[in-house]
Amino acid sequence: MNRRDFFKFGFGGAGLAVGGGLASGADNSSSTPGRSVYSHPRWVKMIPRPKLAVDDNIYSRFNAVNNVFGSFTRYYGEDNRKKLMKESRNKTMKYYLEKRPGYRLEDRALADAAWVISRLGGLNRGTRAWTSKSVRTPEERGVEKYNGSPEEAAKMIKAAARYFGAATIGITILDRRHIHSQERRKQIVFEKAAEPYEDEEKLVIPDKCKYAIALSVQMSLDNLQCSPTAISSAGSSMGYSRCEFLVAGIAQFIRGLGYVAIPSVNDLGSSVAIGVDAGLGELGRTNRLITPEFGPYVRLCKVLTDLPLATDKPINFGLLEFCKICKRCAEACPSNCLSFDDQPSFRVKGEWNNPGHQAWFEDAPKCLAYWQESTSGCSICIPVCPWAKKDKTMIHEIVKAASAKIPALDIFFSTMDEVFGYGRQKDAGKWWSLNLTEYGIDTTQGKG
Ligand code: B12
Repeated sequence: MNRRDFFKFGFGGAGLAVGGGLASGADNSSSTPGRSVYSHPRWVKMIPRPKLAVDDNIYSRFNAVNNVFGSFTRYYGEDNRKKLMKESRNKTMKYYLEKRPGYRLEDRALADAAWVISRLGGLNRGTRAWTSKSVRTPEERGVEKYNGSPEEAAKMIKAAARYFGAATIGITILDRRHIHSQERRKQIVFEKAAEPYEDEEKLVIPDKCKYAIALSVQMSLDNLQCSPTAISSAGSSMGYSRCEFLVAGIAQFIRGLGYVAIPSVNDLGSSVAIGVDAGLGELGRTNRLITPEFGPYVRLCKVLTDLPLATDKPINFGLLEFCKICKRCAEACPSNCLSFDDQPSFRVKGEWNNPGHQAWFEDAPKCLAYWQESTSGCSICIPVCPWAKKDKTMIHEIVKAASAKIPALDIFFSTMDEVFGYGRQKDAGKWWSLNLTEYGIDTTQGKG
C-alpha cells in the first residue's frame, strides 16, 4: 500500500476526522498583539514558562570555551585528535579521486562558498559588530527616535525580520543566564552603559538591553537529506550566511530607529535557550530546538536590544511527549551521541553541557569527531525527525495537529513516517539536477 492509499483507505479517514477537528479547534488564546504579523499554526499552545525545568540554584552563565569547538582536544585527547584528522584527510582525498557524489570538488566548493557571508561576522566583528558608524540616526535626520508602543514595535520588528529572511520570530525578556560568561578570553558583562563596547578585558552589554529577538532561518531540506555529504554541509552554511545577513539587517534597522542592537549568531549565548523562551519551539531529543512549522531544519540567531517590545510566550505543541517515544534521531545518529533515555533529565554528559537545565544531553565530542570521520560534517539527526516535513500538505498539518493533542498517536506517526521512507538519505549526485527554489527553501511555508 502506498502513502496515498494508506490515507485513503486506512488511517486517512479517521485521521482527517480527528486531526481536522483538532486543527480547527486548537487553543491559542493567549497570543499577543505582536503576533499579528506572524503567528504559529492554530494547534500550538502558548504556555507561561517552558516545559523543561531550570534549577535556579545551579543554572548559570556558560563559558563558551567549554563547548566542544573550544575544548575538543581536551575532551577527545591530542593523540586521538591527530589520528582522526589524518584519517579524515586521507579519506577526503580518496573520495576526490573516486569522484564520489557529494564529496567531489564541486560539492566541497559549494559548501565553502555558502559560508562566504557568514565568515564576515564574529563576536562584535564585521556584520556582527555591536555598533555601526554607517547608520543614519534619527538625530542626524533631525527627528525624534522611534516612539511606537511595544506592541507596534514588535509587529514592526517581525515584519522587518521576515523581510530580511526570518522563517519565524519570537521576542522575550532576556534571561541573562543564557549569555556566555566568557568568550574570546574576555568576560561578557552587563553594565550601566549607553552603548555596547569592548575593551582589553571585557565585552560590555548595556543593562538596558532587556529584550532578545529570537530568529530562525530555514535550511534547505533537499540539502540536509543528503547528509553526511558536502551538499548537506552547504545547507548548514547557507543557513549561517543567511543568519548573518538577517541579524546585521535587523540590528542596523533598530539603530536607525535610535536604539541599541547587538546582533549574534553562534556567539554570545545560547540561541536555543533564547528561542525556547521566545516561543520559537520546544527543546527536543536532539538537545536542539524543534519548531512546529519546520521541525528541526532551522538555524537560529538573535538580536539583543533596548527597543521596548511586546514579548511572546513559550509554546507547547506536544513535542516533548513525541520525543519521549520516537527516538528516531538517536537511532539514526552514526556517532551514537544522542540520548536514548525515556525522559529528559538534569544529568549532564560532560563539561560541554551547562548544568542546571533539563534536557536530553548529548555526548557532544562524539558528534564532532564524526564530522571529521565523515569528512563533511553531519546533519543526519535533522532530516530523520518526523517533524521535518517540507511539503506543507493538509495531511501533514493534520498529523502534526493530532500529535500535538493526542500523545497516544505519537508512536503511530513516528512508525508510519519511517514506513513511508521520509528522512531516508537522498543521493547527493542528484541534487545538482533538482529544480531548486530560491536558497533551496520553500518560502510559502510558515505564514501562520
Ligand atoms: C557548540 C555547538 C555544537 C557542538 C555541541 C554542543 C556542545 N555541548 O559543545 C557540536 C559541534 C557537536 C554541535 C552539533 C550540532 N549542532 Co550545534 N551548536 C553549537 C553552538 C555553537 C553552541 C552551543 C553550546 O554552547 N552548547 C553548550 C551547552 C550550553 O550545551 P547544553 O547545556 O547541552 O545546552 C544545549 C541545549 O540544551 C540548549 N540550551 C542551552 N542552555 C539552555 C537553557 C535552557 C533553559 C534550555 C531550555 C536550553 C538550553 O542549547 C545547547 C545546544 O548545544 C550552538 C549555537 C548557539 N550559540 O546556541 C549551535 C547550535 C545549537 N547547533 C545547531 C545544530 C543544527 C547542530 C547540528 C545539527 C549540526 C548541524 N548540521 O548544524 C549538530 C547536532 C548535534 C546534536 N544533536 O547533538 C543549531 C541548532 C538549531 C536548532 N534548531 O536548535 C545551533 C543553534 C546553531 C545555529 N546557528 O542554528 N553543535
